[in-house]
Amino acid sequence: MKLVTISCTLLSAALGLSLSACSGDDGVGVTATASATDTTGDSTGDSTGDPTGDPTGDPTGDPTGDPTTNTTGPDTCDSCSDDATCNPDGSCTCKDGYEGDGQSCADLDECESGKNACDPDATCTNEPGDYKCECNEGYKGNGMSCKDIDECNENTAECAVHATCTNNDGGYDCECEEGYNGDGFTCQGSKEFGEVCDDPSACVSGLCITDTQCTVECSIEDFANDCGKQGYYGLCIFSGNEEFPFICAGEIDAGNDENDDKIVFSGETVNPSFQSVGDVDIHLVKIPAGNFDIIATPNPDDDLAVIFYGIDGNLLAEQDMGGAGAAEGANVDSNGDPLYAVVVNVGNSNGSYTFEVIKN
Ligand SMILES: [Ca+2]
Ligand SMILES: [Ca+2]
Ligand SMILES: [Ca+2]
Ligand SMILES: [Ca+2]
Repeated sequence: MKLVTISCTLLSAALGLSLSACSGDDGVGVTATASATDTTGDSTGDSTGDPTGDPTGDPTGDPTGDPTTNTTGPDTCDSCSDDATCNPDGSCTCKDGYEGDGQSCADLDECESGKNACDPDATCTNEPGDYKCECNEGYKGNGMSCKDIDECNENTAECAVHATCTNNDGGYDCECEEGYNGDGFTCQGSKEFGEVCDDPSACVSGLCITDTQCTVECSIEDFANDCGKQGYYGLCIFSGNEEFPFICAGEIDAGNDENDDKIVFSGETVNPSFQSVGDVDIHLVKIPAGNFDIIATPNPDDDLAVIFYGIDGNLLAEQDMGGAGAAEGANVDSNGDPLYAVVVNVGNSNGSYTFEVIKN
């Protein structure tokens, strides 16, 4: 008792603590510890806790020296590590998750040492005094117990539409159906332009118009009849699809007379030609909003017809009023969208014609 009290006083002096704070705290703590082990002497002891702090030490003295009390002296809780608990006998034991002699405790790396309850299909993460288990990708559970996710059944698999999904431990496999090529995540069909399709993936191009016909991408910026230039039928129409804004649609075979398929602006006149009976030219008319006359005039021997389509492929007007030498055309109220004029040689001779866009 005495020894402890003195060290408390010395500590107080060294740390500048007030005596009452020191003796109040330590008095209670020390007395309780001492009385628990104080079996040989000091029958009066300080069993009440001596709330005054007993600054002079044990007033009754301890003539026997109480050897059991003294042995606990150096092993007070003060010497325990922050990561240890102090036992009733004054010894220190490292807390769960720590290892050491109690005076010094270090985090136990449960992951490295293998002393963890993580599932074999989980990842162990060491933490101070603890550790964490998290199921690996492809598994679900609390980390202590992890089960394979059946991605095929849970519909989380990212297999292509035309692929079969097979579950496996920690993942899944996708395999393209017969008739489709790819890695299972992308499966491309073998259907060419014009063939019937029920899904874009059925087509070589990956493009299927309104789930009925395989098509191809085109550009109306470079060439009025970009579809014909690529060797396909149809008009290059606006698809509404962000990735493929323009696609070939329709059954118009304009051949590939690139020099005759014009892009015509407001106020322009161009002079294409018919190279054969039945020749078809496709002109892209780019006009601002307003009212226009769009007119094709053949040479006196030829007979032509004009068909107008919107940029969405819809038929706007069809004109074949007169025979040889007769001009054909339409008066158009434009909202500013481009439109197509398909000029067909419906006569029986070849020759040039004029095509003009007149703003009213
Ligand atoms: Ca740890
Ligand atoms: Ca799985
Ligand atoms: Ca032509
Ligand atoms: Ca005509």
